[in-house]
Amino acid sequence: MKVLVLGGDGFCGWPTALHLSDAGHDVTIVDNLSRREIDLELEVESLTPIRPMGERLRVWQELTGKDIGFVNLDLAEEYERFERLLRELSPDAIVHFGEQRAAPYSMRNTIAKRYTVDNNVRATHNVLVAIVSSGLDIALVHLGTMGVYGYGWSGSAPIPEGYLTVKVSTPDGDIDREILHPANPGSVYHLTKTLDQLLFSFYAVNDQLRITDLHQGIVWGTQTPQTSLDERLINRFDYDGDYGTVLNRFLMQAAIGHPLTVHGTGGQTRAFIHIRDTVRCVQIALENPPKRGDKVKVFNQVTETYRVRDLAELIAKLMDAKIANLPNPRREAVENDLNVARDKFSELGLNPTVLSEGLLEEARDIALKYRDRADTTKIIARSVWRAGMETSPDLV
Ligand code: NAD
Ligand code: USQ
Repeated sequence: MKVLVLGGDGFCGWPTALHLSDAGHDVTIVDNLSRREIDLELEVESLTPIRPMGERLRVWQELTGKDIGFVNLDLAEEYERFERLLRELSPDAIVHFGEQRAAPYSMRNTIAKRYTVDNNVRATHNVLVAIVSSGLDIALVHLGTMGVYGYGWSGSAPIPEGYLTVKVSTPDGDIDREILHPANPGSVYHLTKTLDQLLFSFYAVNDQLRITDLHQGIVWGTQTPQTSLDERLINRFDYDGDYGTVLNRFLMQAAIGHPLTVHGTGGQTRAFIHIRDTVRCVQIALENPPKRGDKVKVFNQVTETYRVRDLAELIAKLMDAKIANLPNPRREAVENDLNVARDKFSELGLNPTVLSEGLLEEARDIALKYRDRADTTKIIARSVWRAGMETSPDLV
């Protein structure tokens, strides 16, 4: 299959591009390297020493004999170039990771809020319009988020995979209607993912585009079998207060002797998936696309759920770390339960890496190995959801 991986220089996109190439697909990465620019803006670097794109691709070619193409292109700004690229390459499928993905970064200031909406919504819409305009039958797989559902809508019933059947009272009696699960975004970033969903619904109906939206939980871990082949292929590991996600942050904090930065009581329950399963899920989704005229196919791309304080306790025990309960810079429920339906990937054969198996390896091979690269001034999360929430003290 000929596949474009949009955002293929990023944390999820790079290992996915290698995984698909390894599986025999003809892969071209499209990325404007904006994530690397944001590192410069934030004056922080991946904990792992990621290499420039040219070197990454050269090493992959040397080791495997497989070529991966690369086009440096801004999906939000360079519509015509993107449409031309589709006509030239005529891909069978597109995997779309190319968005600004950090909730704290999206809440940082007015510029970041506007950038996140402009970048993400325009990029997604441009991809859809270009597929329509090319006239090609390209299947689209998009990386969405569990955060579109929010953390409170479904009560004790499991969050379904995308759609909810509701009863509507009419004068002739109750009727059942299937609707998109109500959106309840918790940040400007998550808001853009809920807007993406509406764009997908429209184009699936109007133009019969074949679209799969993967509602992914928080990705942890760093390496896949392909990125582990050579240190020059290593994947990115974000640990800073804007881009670092909770589990990877805790591992890195424990490795340098920094107290684990639990926001509030740590009662927030979230969904998790290892990066190795992210890449497998994308492949499964590519191999099982919807048919023309089908509604958007939604998968919950999640393998486990954990409460933040339980994660902190697990890692504190494993790596002999201390825990600090910080004032929460975010506006989110203090405590929530989370029950997520995730049958579709299991039915299609996913056998996941669970926390209890992968944590030690991650601590040893990444957090402890690269701890000397950490800048301790970048650890505390400083983006606040509303003015007046800036209360996090420095811990080191
Ligand atoms: P990332 O920031 O590491 O990668 C995103 C990539 O997209 C970057 O390389 C960036 O340069 C590129 N990009 C952004 N805007 C672009 C544009 N306008 N044109 C071209 N390229 C552009 O993020 P990630 O962690 O790899 O996440 C990838 C996708 O998966 C995102 O859409 C994110 O919302 C989703 N997701 C991530 C996680 C997670 O925990 N990392 C969880 C759920 C969903
Ligand atoms: N948290 C802490 N301490 C920290 C960092 C985070 O307690 O040091 C808490 C947060 O307050 C939040 C939870 O941990 O309650 C998760 O935060 P996170 O930064 O790990 O995850 P989030 O902001 O939700 O975003 C990440 C990715 C995003 C993806 C989302 C999936 O950055 O791209 O969409 O996970 S989900 O959370 O399922 O919506």
